[in-house]
Amino acid sequence: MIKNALITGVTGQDGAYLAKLLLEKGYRVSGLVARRSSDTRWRLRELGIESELTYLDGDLADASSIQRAVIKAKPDEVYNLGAQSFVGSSWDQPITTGIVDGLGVTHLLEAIRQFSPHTRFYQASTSEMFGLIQAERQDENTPFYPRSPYGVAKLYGHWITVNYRESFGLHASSGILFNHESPLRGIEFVTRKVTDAVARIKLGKQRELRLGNIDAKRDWGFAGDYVEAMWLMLQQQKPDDYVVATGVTTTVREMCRIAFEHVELNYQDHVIIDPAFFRPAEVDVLLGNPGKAERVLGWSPKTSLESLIHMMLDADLRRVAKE
Ligand code: NAP
Ligand code: G4F
Repeated sequence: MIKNALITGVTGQDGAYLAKLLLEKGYRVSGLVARRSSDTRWRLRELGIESELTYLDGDLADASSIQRAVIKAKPDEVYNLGAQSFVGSSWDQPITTGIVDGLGVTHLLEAIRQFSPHTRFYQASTSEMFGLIQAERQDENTPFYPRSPYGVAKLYGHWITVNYRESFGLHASSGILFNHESPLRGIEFVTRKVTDAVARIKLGKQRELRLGNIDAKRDWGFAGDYVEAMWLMLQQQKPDDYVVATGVTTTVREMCRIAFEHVELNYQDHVIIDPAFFRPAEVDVLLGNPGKAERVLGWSPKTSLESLIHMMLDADLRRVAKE
């Protein structure tokens, strides 16, 4: 039996990797695509899968479009990856972020509840919900304390998923994923901002890199590894919530050092601290405990931070050289 999957956020980093994984597993994949004035499918082209998907027009803010997408796709599995996902922008667009990242989840859960209750549902929850951390290593039982409108909206999305699971018996799971990166990462996120800048500096196209709080620490993994965990969650008999992380935390400063050293440069010669990139409230440190995902799903991260940064930087060097 061929399974149908519907992915929201299919044009994003995780959506592209997940679509590729599901196609490789023999799924028919539909992607929800919000109307934009310019092309957003470059990641799907990069992975060579653009023509293998069915595209459904829709926006998480628009409940009727979400209902139509669920009815049309007849999904066995829905992966809700669509979001305004940049923490920094969530202070500038708190209402959009709340509607899309928070209420948008209810739009999908309602459509599933009413029109397709057998459908299994994955919610893209986030380590940003831990925010001002309440335990040194965060796991599924660590209390939440979000520090941004993004974190607050995602917390709503997380709890409404738990609630629909408990209220209506939906097979609804949340992955509490820690930061994950790749060559397909948006340029506004710090890892990609750094690898892009290092490539430009190495090739003589830029001289300095302006950053904010480089003492912040993150638990960074590879997006290609993390989408496997999303799929595994929906293959379990019982829905549940899982932390997905590497269990290692590193400062932005150290991540810069790794990137600059890869091309024989010293980050201290190029990085400038710029108050413009500091946030109104910071998440100083995140460090996940992926023990439950390892035990129950048999999942573990395969890519070290060093090889991840090298992979991203090599891709940026090739791209910038062609510009
Ligand atoms: P991303 O690259 O920013 O992709 C976000 C996707 O959401 C894009 O396809 C975007 O479409 C779509 N989208 C935005 N607004 C929408 C709307 N109103 N209606 C429908 N779709 C909309 O994010 P990502 O890194 O792949 O992350 C995937 C999900 O995981 C997000 O929910 C994110 O919050 C969550 N998450 C990410 C991480 C991480 O480290 N990457 C960690 C934890 C959780 P356009 O292409 O048209 O903009
Ligand atoms: O790369 P970032 O923008 O990612 P952030 O804020 O951790 O959010 C990402 O991970 C979350 C999971 O925890 C996801 F839910 C979310 O969707 C997104 O994918 O920033 C990482 C750290 C922050 O502490 C930030 O203050 O890097 C620090 N930083 C320092 N200078 C910078 C910069 N971040 C950015 N984007 N740009 C800077 O110049």
